[in-house]
Amino acid sequence: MKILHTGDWHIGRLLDQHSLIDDQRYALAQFLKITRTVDPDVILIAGDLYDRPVPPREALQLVDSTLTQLILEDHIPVIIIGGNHDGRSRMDYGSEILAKKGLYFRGVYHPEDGPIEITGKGDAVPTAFWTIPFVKPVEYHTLTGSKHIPDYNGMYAEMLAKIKPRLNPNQPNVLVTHGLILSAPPDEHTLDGSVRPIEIGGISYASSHLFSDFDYVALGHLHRPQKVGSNRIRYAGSLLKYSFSEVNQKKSVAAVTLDPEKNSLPEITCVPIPAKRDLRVITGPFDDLTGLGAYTQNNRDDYISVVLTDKIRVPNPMDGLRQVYPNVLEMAYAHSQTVDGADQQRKIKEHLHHPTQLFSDFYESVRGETVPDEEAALVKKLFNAADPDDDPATDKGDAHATH
Ligand SMILES: [Mn+2]
Repeated sequence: MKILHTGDWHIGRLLDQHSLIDDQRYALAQFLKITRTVDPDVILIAGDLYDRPVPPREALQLVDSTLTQLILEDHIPVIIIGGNHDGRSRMDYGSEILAKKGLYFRGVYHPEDGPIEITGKGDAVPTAFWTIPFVKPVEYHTLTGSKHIPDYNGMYAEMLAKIKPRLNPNQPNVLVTHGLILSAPPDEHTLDGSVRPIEIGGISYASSHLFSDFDYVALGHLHRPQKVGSNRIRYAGSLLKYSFSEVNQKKSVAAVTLDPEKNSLPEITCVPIPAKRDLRVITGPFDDLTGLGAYTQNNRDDYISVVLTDKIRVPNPMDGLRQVYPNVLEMAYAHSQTVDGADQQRKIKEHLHHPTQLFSDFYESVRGETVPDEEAALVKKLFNAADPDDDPATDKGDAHATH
């Protein structure tokens, strides 16, 4: 059984009001080429097919033509589940009819849904594809009539407990789901900035340890291609870079070959998806970035975030930048970025501990010279009189020793 695992296509996405439809059309043309090379037995699209519940017309047309090609020309079954961006009940429209042709839409989670069985070329037994579309705990609570509203981990534990007794251990079992599944508590820095939080007020995730009964778990939601704990559980990643937090990511689809004997981990090959335009950050002084030399670059129409290193503000910088980079989307100054919040906090705290330092900094900024020794001694004496337990000189010494 050979699976092509993808997801988070987000068709119809805007990047700063700029439609990415041409980039998505190009990427899907690349995807169709990859499909012909890999020749999979099935394609899994693990949610967030569209970027919004009611996608624009050109998004529907692009998905329609892509799926028509896969189903009617290439004859490859396709399984698509609902993600948090998708209009999940709309997605189920016509799904029974489409399933007759090998296009399986599973938009809304239904506890009673059975697996989709597909037999790979040369396989003796079919592989069972189980689906859990994106579902919020509150929706799950309404759908199932469960007494409490569980968190994501509790919800997945219940949903998987309903599937477990129905698994046939003599065939490979694959799960397709969309959500935040992690092997360890999340480090917020590793999460994508473009991922819409799936719970307001914090990150709620399900533990990958719940998924031990499956031979492969095809995940959607995180935009960086990555395994979760082992090659058995994996995020395919998004079709394109969808935010500047993703500039360093390499987008790919996962070609997954299952061991028919179920003895070893699946074999994974990440096939890169070439992009029409890159998304990148450029840094430098305005004059360098917009000088004659800049015009000789051949990737000027990439989507660009500019960081200007100029100390003096440039008038209307976006106008000048747009001349060279037609798709410049944002601009910031490097030195205003270097005002680091944590550093400021530390300085304020230090100053509170060392009022004499605060005084001398103030004196210096007003007078343009350091405090004369005589006056510094006087100030020190006054502060000591105000708080005799707090000798700033001693404190300062300690601070140097411990930092
Ligand atoms: Mn998502």
